Amino acid sequence: SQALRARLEELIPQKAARLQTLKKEYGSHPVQTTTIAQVVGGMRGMKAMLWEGSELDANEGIRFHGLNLEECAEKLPKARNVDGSEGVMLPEAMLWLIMTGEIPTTEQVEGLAKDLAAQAALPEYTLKLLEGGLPSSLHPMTQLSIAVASLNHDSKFAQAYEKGVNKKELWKYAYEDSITLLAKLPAIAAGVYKNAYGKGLGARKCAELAQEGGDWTQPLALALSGGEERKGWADCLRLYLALHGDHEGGNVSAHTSHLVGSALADPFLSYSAALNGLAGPLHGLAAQEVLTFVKTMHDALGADASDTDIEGYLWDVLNSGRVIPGYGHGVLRKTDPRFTALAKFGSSSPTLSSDPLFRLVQRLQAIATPVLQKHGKTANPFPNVDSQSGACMQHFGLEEAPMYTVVFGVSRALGCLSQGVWSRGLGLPIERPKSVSLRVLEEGVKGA
Ligand code: CMX
Repeated sequence: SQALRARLEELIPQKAARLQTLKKEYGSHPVQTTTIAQVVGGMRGMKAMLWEGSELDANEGIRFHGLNLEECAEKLPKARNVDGSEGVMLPEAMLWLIMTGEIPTTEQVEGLAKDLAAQAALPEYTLKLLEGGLPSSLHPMTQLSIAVASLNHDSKFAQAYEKGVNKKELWKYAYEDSITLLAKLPAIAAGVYKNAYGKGLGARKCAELAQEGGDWTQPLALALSGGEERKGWADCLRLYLALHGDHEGGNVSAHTSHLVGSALADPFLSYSAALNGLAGPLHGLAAQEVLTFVKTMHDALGADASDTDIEGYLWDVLNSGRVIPGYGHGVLRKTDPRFTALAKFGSSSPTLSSDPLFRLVQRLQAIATPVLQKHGKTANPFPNVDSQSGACMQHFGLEEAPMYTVVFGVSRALGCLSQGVWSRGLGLPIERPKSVSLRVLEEGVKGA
């Protein structure tokens, strides 16, 4: 989008100057002390990365440039439904907010959606992969990651680097590639669905629909429903895509894209790497796991299961050394506000609110939290967003659980790619933290 790029052209030098001043005047100022527990404990709480799009508070949840989810839902431009009614916040409006820190106007968001639509079509080499080139039995996340990586074939960033473009200018090419990737992600996801399950309209049709106009989500919603207009589905997807756009920088997918991008790998390769992390069951794949878990529990216990039956089922899971998917979080210590936002959306939908699996997920909260508290290990015994999303999507007909992480992957690109543009704009260096061996840690505490 030219308007978004023009705004970044104004904002980037300002922030780069602030960063230079901070680095020059306070470069040796300590941020915190690093403990052994952090070094051997997955770097929890270790402040070691610059990330602009959003910040996560353990109790309040995510804030996008200071705005919490309720404020975003209120202030960001919204979709227009087919019947003319106002829908939910648009993910492309969230992209604008994440990238610039500013609330866009409706006109700016429409312009951005138009620019994305213009680039929605996939190149033939990517289509080939998604039209039988990759085996249908390959996990949809692997297909997504391969298709995204394939776009590196035409990366403007990689070409600019090869030509020796000034480092200060590289953000412009990162931006071009990022918009290209965001434009093509819905068609890629539609292509993955068709290739893996033989369902939906596929990549070509999804891109064609995008070019007919409308917002970024509508073509994907239609492609996934096989062209059927399902009331509430496009809004459910828009909300999902906006909510999952960014979750600060330390989570596996965001950190991966940041790390790989810091080696000046182009945005396609950086984001493809991030998707491989998102495919981990403790991260994005949890959405797939939750639905399978809730369905299996529903089938095992029947529709009339009592609270005691459910409690017993959960204890069996914990006692067999497994986790309760959809509960817990590396940073959050309260119910995930994204969970609450989807629950609110579902409860206000006449059909979704009566869906048995959606209802079971709501009911589970009151039972699983005390069980996890009694179990005593989990730092956060409350539900995270993955607990809710699959139940919503299956209701609208997207029943193939492995696709949930693919939809997550479409969304998370908003935050990861935005940060990639900023990282190059701010001239951030290659990441290279120091590792230490157990021996070094042991020697360090001798006599302490
Ligand atoms: N069920 C059972 N045990 C759990 C648990 C859960 N939902 N969540 C955490 N625990 C356990 C951990 O496995 C750990 O046990 P060990 O000491 O035996 O290793 C202990 O509680 C402490 O873990 P923690 O500090 O509470 O959590 P972590 O920061 O290590 O991990 C997370 C966070 C999300 C990986 C973990 O809570 C989990 O596995 N949850 C289930 C999977 C899930 O829902 N993932 C989605 C997260 C959201 C996202 O990234 O999108």
